[in-house]
Amino acid sequence: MGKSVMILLTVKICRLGDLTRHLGRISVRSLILAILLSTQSAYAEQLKVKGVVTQWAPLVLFAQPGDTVTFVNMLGHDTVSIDGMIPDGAASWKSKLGAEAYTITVAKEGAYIYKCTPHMSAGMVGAIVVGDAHPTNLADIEQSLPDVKFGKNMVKRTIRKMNQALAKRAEN
Ligand SMILES: [Cu+2]
Repeated sequence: MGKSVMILLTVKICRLGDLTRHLGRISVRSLILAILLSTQSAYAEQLKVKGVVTQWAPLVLFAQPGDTVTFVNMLGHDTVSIDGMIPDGAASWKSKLGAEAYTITVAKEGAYIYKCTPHMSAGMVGAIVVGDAHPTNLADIEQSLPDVKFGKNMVKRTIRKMNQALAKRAEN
């Protein structure tokens, strides 16, 4: 009788030991996961595009999903996404003229083409490429070109520069 109680007790203690070890492992795992998640959100970069005379600098910006892009030096400028030239399901944007530090979050992967309305014809058309994959909406962008009424050549130029930047990135 006394012996079997002892055995039962030992078994129970062993199980308890297993359980705490198991729990310990789980909490270490969740801790690692929490650290990974927090560093990932800490890595959401805050990028900047500057209005420089009648150009965007940089003209082509590479970003990751979740990054923010802030348009600065916006005196006399606005920033407006061009219809049909952002990824499917991505939010379009339109700032007020001279809206200093207008910020967008680029959530979807793909290419985004945007303009400054007053200086579009002067070449103020920019591109943002989000994600490491080759953008899947390049054909959509090409198809939307006929809808651009003013500054079409400047949109073409930006698309060309973006494709050059993409080719350069693919080499690395
Ligand atoms: Cu402008």
